[in-house]
Parts: sequence; structure tokens; C-alpha cells
Amino acid sequence: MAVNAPPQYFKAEEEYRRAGTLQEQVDGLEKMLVLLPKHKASEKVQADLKSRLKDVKAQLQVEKSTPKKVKTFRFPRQGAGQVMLIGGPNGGKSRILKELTNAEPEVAPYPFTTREPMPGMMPWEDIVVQLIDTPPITDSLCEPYMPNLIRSTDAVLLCFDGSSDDAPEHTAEVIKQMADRKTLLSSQTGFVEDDFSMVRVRTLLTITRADDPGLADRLAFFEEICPEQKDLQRELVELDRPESVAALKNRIYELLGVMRCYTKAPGKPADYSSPFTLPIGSKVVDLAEKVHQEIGEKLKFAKIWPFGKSDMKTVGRDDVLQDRDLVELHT
Ligand SMILES: Nc1nc2c(ncn2[C@@H]2O[C@H](COP(=O)(O)OP(=O)(O)OP(=O)(O)O)[C@@H](O)[C@H]2O)c(=O)[nH]1
Ligand SMILES: [Mg+2]
Repeated sequence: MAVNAPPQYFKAEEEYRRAGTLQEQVDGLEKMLVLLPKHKASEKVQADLKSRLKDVKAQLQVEKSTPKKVKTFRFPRQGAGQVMLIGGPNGGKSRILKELTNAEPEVAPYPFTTREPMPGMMPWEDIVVQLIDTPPITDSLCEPYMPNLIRSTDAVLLCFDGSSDDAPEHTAEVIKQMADRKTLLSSQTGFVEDDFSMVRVRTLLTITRADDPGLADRLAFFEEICPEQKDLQRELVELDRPESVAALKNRIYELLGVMRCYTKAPGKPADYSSPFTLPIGSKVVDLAEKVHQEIGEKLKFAKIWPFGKSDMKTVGRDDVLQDRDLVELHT
């Protein structure tokens, strides 16, 4: 965007994307409008934001004045990030939730087993990641709450049954159904430039039962009928094999694009029990804000012990943190 928006603007944009309710969307858009620099080059973005705000306010009005008939689901984020399991029928979504978390979803060899979303927490090293299993998406079935859940999540596993001849068409249909609802399953998360109704969500094409000998032909057919798949990363999985399950867990963590940082108070021992997770590339001040808003405002400098090293370095507010840094914040 060639409008030179300040970093706070992009934070507000991310809050808006992650909004779970219409009211949160209104709040996010209003914040973005305030923070957007007002000049010639930003006129189009301003107009876009205003028209989006008008739409969302109208939807909010309708929501307030009509009694709730349709079911909605909301899963407040927990842990280091939230990942939705989506796909056509029988793609292995519930089996992934069952293998990776303590949740007990129904897993069955026939399609249309799952009727409602179900969350579970996946332990990974010293953090946890929230996974959400969902009902299948087809040309005739897409629960009305699904687009909003997907648009506001951190990442998606698009499940493809490697042993089924139907998987290419089923999976292409899921991508199409979401695109029709302005939600693009893609390599990166964020808004499509200058169109705040269109959201991209980082997606891993997760091929279950990937040891099946017919997989290569099915994938070749999928590539032929679904050009959009080239934007997606892939993971081949056989959930009967523990090392494949472990590799999937690593891939899910990587997909979140976060790092862990540990903190210590001056003169106190390090707290390695509950790391803070931040987007890769975050600065010292971002960690300070996460610890406490006031610490973020008053932060003067920090001491950092890089992971596995005993030498300490003193850094400023805007220095970039590395995965597993131990940080002592000074105000
Ligand atoms: N061997 C093996 N079986 C799998 C794998 N993934 C899924 N399955 C089996 O495939 C069947 C369907 O899996 P589910 O997890 O119920 O599929 P789903 O995507 O949740 O299906 P719906 O809820 O109907 O949309 C079950 O019998 C699973 O055990 C895998 O990687 N390996
Ligand atoms: Mg299921």
C-alpha cells in the first residue's frame, strides 16, 4: 500500500481481520480510519474502509434487530495460535484433531460425520496450539458461520484424502466455495490490497492417507483442475505412523510463523514455564507490550540472553528478538 501508514495502522488491520464479532469489526475499521494518513494517495483506501464500515454497521443493525435463528460459533484464541481443520467430507479432519489433541471427536469411515465445530489443544514442546475441527464443505453444504471462522483464524489445514478418487474435486470445491465467500486459501494471511472484503488465509494442503499408491495420479489431477492449489504449501501425512504425526505437529507450529520468548524480572531467575509467543520479526517493545501495556510504554532497554548462550547483550526498544531469547525488560 503506497500510503505510508504507521505501524499502528497495520496492528489495527490485523485486529480487524481477527475480529470474531461484527462489533469488533466495526471497532477495528474505525481505528484504521483514524490511523490512516489522509492524503491523495490514500483516498481509495479511505473510500474502501468507509464503504466496508457502512456494510458492517448495516449487518450489525440487522443482527441486533432479528432474533437469532442461525447458529454461530466463536472460539476465543487460546495458546500460541489457532488453526482450523477444513475440507471436503471424509478428509481426515476429525482424525487429525483426535491424534493431535485430547479432544474426542467422532471419527468414522463414512462422510458427513462431523456436524459442529470442535476445538482441542495440541501440545508442542513448551507451548500449545488451538486446533478446530469443522463440518465438511461441499457445493451444497457450507455452514453460514464457516467463512467468518476461517477469515479470522491464524492458519488453515485443508484436508485432502490421499486414498480417494473424489478428493481432487472435493478439495477444489472447498477452495471455490471459500473464494465465492471472499475468503482465499493462500500462502499468506492478510487483506487483498485495497479490498477489505477479501481476506487471504495461510493454508497448508494436508494430504492424509498419503501412503496410498494412487496418490501421485490424484495430485496430478488436482493440479490440473485447480490452478489455485499452486499457492498452497503441502504436507503428506499417514496418521497411522507416529513419525508422520510428529512431522505434522512441527509443520503446524511452523505455519503459525511465531517464535517463543522467555522473560525474567531483574534480579530474579528466568521463567521458562510459560513462554510468550510473538510473530517472527517482533521487536523488544512488542514483547514488552504483551507483558503489560504500561511496561511497553515505559520500556527503556532490555537485556537478552540468546538461547543456549551465556553471553548477555543490551538492546533497545526496536531491536528484533530471536526465537527462544530470554529477555529482561527495564523501564
Ligand atoms: N490410515 C489412515 N486413515 C485415515 C487417515 N486420515 C483419516 N483416516 C480415516 O479416514 C476416515 C475419515 O476420517 P475423519 O477424520 O472422520 O474424516 P472427516 O474429514 O472428519 O470427515 P467428515 O466429518 O465426514 O467431514 C476415518 O476412518 C479415519 O480413521 C490417515 O492418514 N491414515
Ligand atoms: Mg469429521
